[in-house]
Amino acid sequence: MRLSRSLIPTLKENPAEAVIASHRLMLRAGLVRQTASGIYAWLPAGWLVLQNIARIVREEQIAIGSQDMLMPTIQSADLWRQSGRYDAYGPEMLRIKDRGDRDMLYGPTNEEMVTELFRQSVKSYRELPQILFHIQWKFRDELRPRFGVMRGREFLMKDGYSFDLDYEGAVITYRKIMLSYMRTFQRLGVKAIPMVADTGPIGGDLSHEFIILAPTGESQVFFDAAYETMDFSEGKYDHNDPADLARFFGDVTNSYAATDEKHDAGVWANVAEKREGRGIEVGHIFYFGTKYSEPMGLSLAGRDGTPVVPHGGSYGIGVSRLVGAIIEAHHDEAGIIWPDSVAPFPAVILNLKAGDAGCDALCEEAYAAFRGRALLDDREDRAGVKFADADLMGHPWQIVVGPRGAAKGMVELKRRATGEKVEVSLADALAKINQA
Ligand code: P5A
Repeated sequence: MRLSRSLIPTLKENPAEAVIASHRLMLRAGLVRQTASGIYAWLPAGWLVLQNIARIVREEQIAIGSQDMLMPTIQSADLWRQSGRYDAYGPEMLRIKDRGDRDMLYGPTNEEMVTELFRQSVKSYRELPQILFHIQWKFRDELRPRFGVMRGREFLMKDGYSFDLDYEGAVITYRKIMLSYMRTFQRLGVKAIPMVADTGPIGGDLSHEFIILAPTGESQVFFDAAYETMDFSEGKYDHNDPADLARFFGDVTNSYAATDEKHDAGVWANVAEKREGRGIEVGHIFYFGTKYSEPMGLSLAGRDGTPVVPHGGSYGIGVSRLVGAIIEAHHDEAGIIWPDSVAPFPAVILNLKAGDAGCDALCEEAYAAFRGRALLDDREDRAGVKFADADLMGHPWQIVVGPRGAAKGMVELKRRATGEKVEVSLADALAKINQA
């Protein structure tokens, strides 16, 4: 994109309404704008980040055999009356009437809908287990929307749902999802720690929250330093082998980690290397057994002919919240420092003298090499403004083109994360960026 003709409205000043770094930086870098309380428009650069996160989340779900689908945002109240949650959910649910005076709602989650879809078409134990997911907008009429996209009213969630024949199968699925989450967060450049959690309105008796550390997090967390060095990259654990999943689950839950609600001072006293901080919940998983299948009449023909009621779980990742959470974990005084995996643009090309024939030509050559995926700062602003905006927006690489270098085909390549600068040919700069 050419910055001179882009809807990337960067701000020099800190907006008064933003109290935490990520909210401030998302507004200042022109990623989002609020359109109503807790509801945000994703401007072009923000939308690129959101899609990058969604892509990584999706790839890791598909890797464990979960099926991608898309359910509607608007749901019928009758569906929720079947599970008993229509009355139980309370004022967080946005209730709507259609022109025929029928009760509808904007979905805060999809346990009922997916259970009904499954009930209509799946008849036999032979078709289990299955995991389904979608990445879809949710609405929760939060009492206090705050911190920008961190606690919005409309937000993007990856919600997954599983169906197993029995408790033993459901536990294997639960662990498989947990492994896929650890891989996902690692690829996104954040360190997430699973912590035992309460189940709230989703229900069930086994649940973990995934917490990433940031000084502005909403809850106080206590954990063993062992979490700082754990590695979940592809190949470390086999998600198809139940014994390996048990080993993974042990590795990731045996060390102490708790939010303040679940904190146990007695056990904590025995932790050798203690770590404490604030945390942001970026994911939450639940095993709830037959809580939805039972009341909604989901029953399958079992192996010996007797009916079986599937055991379920649901698994959420806050995709839009992650944009804020990643910024909380990756920024400095000057602005955002995007991990390569989620950056809106791999590089920005800074034309320090727009209008100079040599600068313009080298910039166009660089821009063409990215086939529209880089950001070209072709504005007729002072160099200082461009440097400041490039640091603010947090592009992993800056390709700086000035008249002296351009004459020799040379650019200055800066790595945002380290500040390191080298003078190289354009070809070498492109090669270096492609390797990262
Ligand atoms: C699990 C998937 C559920 O809704 N049903 C389907 C289960 N869980 S949850 O914990 O309530 O939400 C999952 C994740 O969504 C994010 N989230 C939010 N993000 C932004 N603004 C909000 N108001 C908001 N509420 C929840 C969190 O990351 C949460 O872990």
